[in-house]
Amino acid sequence: MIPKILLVLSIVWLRTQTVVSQISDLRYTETEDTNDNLSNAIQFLRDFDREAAEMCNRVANSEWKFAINGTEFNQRRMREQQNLASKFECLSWRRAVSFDSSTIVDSSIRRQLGRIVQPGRCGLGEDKYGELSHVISLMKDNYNNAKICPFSGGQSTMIGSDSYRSSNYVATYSTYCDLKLEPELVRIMESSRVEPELRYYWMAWREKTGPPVKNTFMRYLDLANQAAERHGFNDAGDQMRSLYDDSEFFFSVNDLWMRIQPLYKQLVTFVRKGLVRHYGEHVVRRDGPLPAHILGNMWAQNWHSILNLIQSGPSEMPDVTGEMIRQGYTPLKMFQTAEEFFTSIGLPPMAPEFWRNSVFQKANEMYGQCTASAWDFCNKVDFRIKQCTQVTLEDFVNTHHEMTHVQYYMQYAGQPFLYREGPNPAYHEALANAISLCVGGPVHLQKLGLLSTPVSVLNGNTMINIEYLLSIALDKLPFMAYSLALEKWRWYVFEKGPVGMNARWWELRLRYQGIIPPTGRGFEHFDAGAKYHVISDQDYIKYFVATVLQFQIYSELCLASHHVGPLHTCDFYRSREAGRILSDVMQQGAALSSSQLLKLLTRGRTSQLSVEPLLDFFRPLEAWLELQNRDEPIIGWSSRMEDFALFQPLVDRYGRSSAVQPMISVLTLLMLLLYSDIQFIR
Ligand code: X8Z
Ligand code: ZN
Repeated sequence: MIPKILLVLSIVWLRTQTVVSQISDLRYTETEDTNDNLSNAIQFLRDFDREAAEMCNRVANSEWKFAINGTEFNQRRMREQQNLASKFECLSWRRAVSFDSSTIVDSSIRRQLGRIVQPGRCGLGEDKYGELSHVISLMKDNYNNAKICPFSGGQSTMIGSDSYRSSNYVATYSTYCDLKLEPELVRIMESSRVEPELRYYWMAWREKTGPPVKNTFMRYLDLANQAAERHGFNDAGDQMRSLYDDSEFFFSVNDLWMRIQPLYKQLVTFVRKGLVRHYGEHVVRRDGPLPAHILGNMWAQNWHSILNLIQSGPSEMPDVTGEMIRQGYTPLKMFQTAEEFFTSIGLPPMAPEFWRNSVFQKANEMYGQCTASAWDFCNKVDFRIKQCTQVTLEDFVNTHHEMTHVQYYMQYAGQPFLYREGPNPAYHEALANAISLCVGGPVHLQKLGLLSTPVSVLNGNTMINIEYLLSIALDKLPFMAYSLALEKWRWYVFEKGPVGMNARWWELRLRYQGIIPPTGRGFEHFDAGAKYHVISDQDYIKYFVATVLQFQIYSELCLASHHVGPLHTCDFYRSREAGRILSDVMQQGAALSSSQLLKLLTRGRTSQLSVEPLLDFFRPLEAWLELQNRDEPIIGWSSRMEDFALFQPLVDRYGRSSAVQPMISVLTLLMLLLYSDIQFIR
């Protein structure tokens, strides 16, 4: 333990030194003695605190206006504020790197300076910084403007062989080519059970989003890496990982996943059985990986939409949404109920500004801007939620999720600006989802009178519990495998470059998620580019960490509330003890490191991420899945040559091998060796 801490500290110290020496040309010319250095740093941080909060407030106001009313004028105003904020960020960065951190003994001052110096890309210099912002916005524009032609059953067989790009197709359907990702494509992928239709939309979305930005993405890789090097990192992946305060982070996430994998393999096996039943063995091999297009989501990142498909009998879940409607729930009542949940555990109510300024229902001008979000206006009083709320169980849970973000903003509002966030990017989502686990569970819904099932049934090992656990598992487990594959891919291309990046994408999807593309994929494709977070330069491993962490937080709050019984039946509603821990953790913001905060959360028992609470939560489901899967040929998936041939760069896109057959065989053999659970190979 101690050597590891020393290693982390020395790496952090060395990195700071590298940054400081690399930008020595930017240093202020006067040599400051130690005292001046310290007092100037304190003064700088004091000014920064005020100016950064004001800047943040102006940006949030302009972004809010645009989100509520997406006029060109509001968009221009927003861009102006965002540009000013970037300029301010780089000025502050230049000033912060001019201080000699090694002579500053006060750890909080050093930590705050580090939070300005380490992240970001200001080290690139003005021109390249501008170019990087430009290439990212080009990729976002392409993604946001992508529109797809509707599927026509008659075209489907041709589509499978890519001829949908034929002039005939374009000529016939161009006038109708207006399907957007949201809401149309998302809904079709969730609800359609017609394989050719799903295959068509899966391919069409990738055709529109990937290849057009492939070259731009390569320039992005190059610039992001240059920036990372200027900030003292090996590459941009190294810089992204540094946010997690764990020098072994690359391997830590693998270790966590290895513990979850047996449960995940049981889930995959059960899901495959249902898919074979519906689509037949010509679509899904009985021992093979799962085709990515029939899992109820454009990216196969969560599979909850196919719950009804994989269940062999009728659902036992009572209709909570129907009950909410019967009881006259409205979006406002859902927010009031969420507020009452927080006050019941001793957290404060929402401020008048919240009720005055938030948007709970979709307005006409908001078309296309319906993703729920929680906003911090950086002035310690103005916090809001924007949500196109529908009276459904799903949105009931979402409302609590978003309000947890607001509670977090309120709780850490007393910290300096630089600490007004979680200690790493996963905390916000982890806390919000820990509350979601509590309020979406059958026991809480029963307490609110939305479920009439007797307590004895809810506490037993009954189908209603299994169905609840299965729906949560379909949501969380494939998502963990997906986020790990996505981020490992991104770290790989940052480190090794873009050669063979599409094949690498599918190698990792197969390794972690056990899925394959529905059709051949070649170097001309760029399938990772079909995901917004990739082309818009957003961290994704936070979702993996947040999933582990949310069960840890949930379990601790349950412990504090003196819960007895299976973990998934815990509801800490009205527990002041749980509320106290929650607010203790929230109030710290980023003033403590993640490991210090875990120690606070667990009252000293551990400072590490742990998957035990997650495994504990799903234990009844795991036993049930083992029983359901007892006659299956394999638990998990076995990969054959034909699976790798779908994305092997040396095999043509239809899976046919060419003159290079012997080489392919050797490569495939190597691939198979690599995929046998040797997870330490990067
Ligand atoms: O991007 C989001 C949210 C904002 S944090 C809309 N999510 C990820 C995604 O869509 O891929 C939520 C789940 C994961
Ligand atoms: Zn959230």
